[in-house]
Amino acid sequence: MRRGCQWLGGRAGEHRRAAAAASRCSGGRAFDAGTTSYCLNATERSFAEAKRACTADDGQLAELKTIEDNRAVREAMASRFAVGRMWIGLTDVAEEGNWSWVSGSPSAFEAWAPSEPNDFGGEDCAQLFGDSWTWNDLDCNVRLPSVCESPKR
Ligand SMILES: [Ca+2]
Ligand SMILES: [Ca+2]
Repeated sequence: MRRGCQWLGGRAGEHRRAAAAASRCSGGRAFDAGTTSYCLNATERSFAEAKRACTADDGQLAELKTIEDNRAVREAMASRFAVGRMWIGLTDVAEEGNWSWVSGSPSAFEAWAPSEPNDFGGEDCAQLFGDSWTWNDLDCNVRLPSVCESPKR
């Protein structure tokens, strides 16, 4: 069964009206895990475009701060999409080698693939691999599917 895609959390009535009028998982497919609503979007975008698209839906690129978050998103990738990799909300564009989530919040959890992040040719944005649950740093201009998150309503 498909879930609805409306996100009603966050900043008060303005967003409730907007959510009532339009999908808040534009062009994507939503699922809940724990206290988070995710929106998987197969549209291929650069990291910056994907970040903006999440914000436009009152969300943000997903922050996979625990092994449970990482597993939930990866399993959705495998079961609902034929998608091998996706942008997640992690970048070192502000300071090389200092990886932080798009909200600025810290995280002790990491799931880098072996030998990653390697900054190969200047890679500053993180993708999740669907087949291994691991992350790789990639050129931010590469166009990939993406995953957004918002608080579960
Ligand atoms: Ca880098
Ligand atoms: Ca890399």
